[in-house]
Amino acid sequence: MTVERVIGACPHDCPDTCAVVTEVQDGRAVRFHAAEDHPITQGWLCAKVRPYLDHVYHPDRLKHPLRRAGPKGSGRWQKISWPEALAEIGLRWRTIIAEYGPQAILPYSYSGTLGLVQMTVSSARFWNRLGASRLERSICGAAAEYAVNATLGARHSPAYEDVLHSRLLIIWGCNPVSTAPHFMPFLRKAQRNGCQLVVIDPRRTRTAKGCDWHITPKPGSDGVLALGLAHVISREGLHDEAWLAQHTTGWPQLRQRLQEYPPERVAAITGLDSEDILKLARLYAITDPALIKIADGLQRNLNGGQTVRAICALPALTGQYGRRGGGLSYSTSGYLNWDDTAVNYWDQCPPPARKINMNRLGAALLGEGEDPPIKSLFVFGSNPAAIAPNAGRVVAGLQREDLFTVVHELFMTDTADYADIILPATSQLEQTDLHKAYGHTHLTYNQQAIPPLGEAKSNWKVMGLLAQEMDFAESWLHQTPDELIEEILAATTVTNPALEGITLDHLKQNHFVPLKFEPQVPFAGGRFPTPSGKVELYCQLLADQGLDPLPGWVEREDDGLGANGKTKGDFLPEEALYLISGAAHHFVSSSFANQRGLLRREGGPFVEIHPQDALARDVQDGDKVILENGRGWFESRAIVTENIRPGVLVSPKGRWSKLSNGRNVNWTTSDALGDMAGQSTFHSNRVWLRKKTNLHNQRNL
Ligand SMILES: Nc1nc2c(c(=O)[nH]1)N[C@H]1C(S)=C(S)[C@@H](COP(=O)(O)OP(=O)(O)OC[C@H]3O[C@@H](n4cnc5c(=O)[nH]c(N)nc54)[C@H](O)[C@@H]3O)O[C@H]1N2
Ligand SMILES: Nc1nc2c(c(=O)[nH]1)N[C@H]1C(S)=C(S)[C@@H](COP(=O)(O)OP(=O)(O)OC[C@H]3O[C@@H](n4cnc5c(=O)[nH]c(N)nc54)[C@H](O)[C@@H]3O)O[C@H]1N2
Ligand code: SF4
Ligand SMILES: [Mo]
Repeated sequence: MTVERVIGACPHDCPDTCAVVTEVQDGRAVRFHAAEDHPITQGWLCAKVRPYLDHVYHPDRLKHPLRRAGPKGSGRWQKISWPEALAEIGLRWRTIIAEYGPQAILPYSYSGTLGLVQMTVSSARFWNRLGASRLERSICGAAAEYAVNATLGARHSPAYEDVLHSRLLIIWGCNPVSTAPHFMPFLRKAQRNGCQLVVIDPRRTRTAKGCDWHITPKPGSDGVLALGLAHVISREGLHDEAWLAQHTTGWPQLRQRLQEYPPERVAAITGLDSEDILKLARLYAITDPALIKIADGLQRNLNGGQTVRAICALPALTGQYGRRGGGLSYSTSGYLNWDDTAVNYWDQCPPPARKINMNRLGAALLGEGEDPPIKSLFVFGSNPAAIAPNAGRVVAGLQREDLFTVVHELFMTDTADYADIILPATSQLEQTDLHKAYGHTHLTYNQQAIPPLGEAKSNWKVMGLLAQEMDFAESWLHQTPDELIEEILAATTVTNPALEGITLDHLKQNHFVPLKFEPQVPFAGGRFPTPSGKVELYCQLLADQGLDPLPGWVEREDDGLGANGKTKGDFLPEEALYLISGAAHHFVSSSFANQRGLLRREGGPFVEIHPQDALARDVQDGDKVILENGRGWFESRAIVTENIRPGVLVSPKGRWSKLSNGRNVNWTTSDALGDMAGQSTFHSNRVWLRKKTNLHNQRNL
């Protein structure tokens, strides 16, 4: 029997976008591994995706449409056919539209796959044509994207390998060993060549374990730290006045503002030593080239946007932008923006409908906002019951008897539990797509490797069927994935020379191809695509929106009570601890958190606590503990460790509630919005922790 090798792309939310090879025999994938010759993937895959065939052939894959056959969440289902499922969706939607209009329907999708076809376009065209409410996609990095665009004009970032030129790398609130693993070989090589590595993170992450200097500020205080470093650099005259004069706006105003951030004040707010602040400022200012690497975890708090603005100011102070091995590494996604018209077809759709912030899903389902109420929710490529903040409200919303919920999924997730109709979805091996990356600049074509399992269908296929059900005959709702890719490539090439010569045929032959753009070093020559052409330390765009036009910091803390408003009389505010919940090493958000091998490697749900905080609460390693605040509570197992700063707890995201005693960390996280772009604020979360005793049963929680 011949074995066919099919080359594709890892679709998961990860900057590395690896090229993968599936070996197919008789319609079944028999082996799965990394592409050898991809310059970033370099022949190996991360721990999560290596056992991908366990994901694809997981015994729990949904294979048929299902209809609810009991009360919401009862787990009772009836198998139905696709025509039955589509007819029921059509009937319900037509009834809802007749009474409330199409805005009463909300599609909710995010990062199950990052493909152009199966996510970007599948989240756009059909829903635009329908006139459904739009989703403000702000759960992940909205504030950082907004802040970087406002300050630098675009999300341009150096190639991973450029770290080989860095003499100093500051990894700031980012954990690439887990979240961008293919950056690490380049970094290790740079370290062997003498590059110093500083990691700034309240937790001693896997990344921090390999650094020269680990700095542990209080969560949410990084903006102050950045302003404090800038204060020292300018006070000591270590800044590059000429570069600032030529390439920035607002340096005199910022310099004035920096007077408010002397090391002593910064030390008090961040919980760091002022000596360390001085030392880091000097090290950063005198080392050339020096690179700062951030990602999105850093900004998932109430001050996230301004934090990133303050950090963006540092390479400007030292004139490090445009230098190979220096500047800022955030995201490469700005090198390629798909043509908006070709993606959205707004010109052939009703006027854009209202936006619902995805972080406020629970609140929106429970009636927040303008009329009409949300009467139907269509979830695909996301698992909001497990990953959206303030899960108690999300679940309360999903339990609404009058909400018609459709979930298109591979698995019976926490969200699917509350569906009225479940539609089975394909995995990446069963679908066609095109992937850009946010950590590098290669485009990767994902060729379908195997036929869909059971009756599973891809997102784009479902959009076509829904369009048909709603009598939308437009050809742009019924293209094949390849036709769609071809159209969008052609439309985007007109305005973006980076795509020149990159056609569908070229991609099919070469599988992954580099974008061609200049300059390769971001912002070389000190040119920034902002309105002023400079780094906007003072940003008029922000001023026009009533936001602070200068990097700054305002004290904003979670009160731990949240919108539920329940008070906890028996706890004191000063006993509350910060709870941060970044990436788990063996899952991608909640994807893979139902896979036995990976669950075994990650271990059961846990919360890390410093020995000092554990002692004060009579908690020992391995104890069951309750974490709670005014929004809700969950149970976990304590790991007592010095890997975490006193006053801070860590319980990584991604756990399925139903595999974690019914609740995960998001039963405590806040659905308040950050300072920019409607950002989620998962890490602005304060909780009380106590040992679970036999006396503590459900009744007194
Ligand atoms: N293995 C794995 N990889 C992933 C994911 C995953 O779930 N698992 N998720 C993917 C997704 S969706 C994203 S957006 C990226 C995110 O990529 P990263 O941003 O690198 O990941 P996070 O773990 O969310 O956050 C990074 C670090 O921020 C720290 N942190 C939290 N609050 C603060 C703070 O206030 N200050 C400082 N200095 N540090 C803070 C956390 O301790 C954490 O170690 O990763 C992607 N890759
Ligand atoms: N506490 C806490 N919570 C967080 C975060 C945090 O830092 N802390 N981080 C947030 C961040 S950064 C992000 S990006 C979000 C991510 O949250 P989500 O975007 O919801 O991502 P996943 O949890 O991976 O869920 C994706 C779901 O899509 C399904 N899926 C995969 N491929 C397909 C497909 O092709 N079609 C369909 N229909 N379904 C598919 C998967 O089976 C999976 O159940 O989580 C957020 N949640
Ligand atoms: S999750 Fe990231 S590192 Fe792992 S295979 Fe996918 S792209 Fe590569
Ligand atoms: Mo994310």
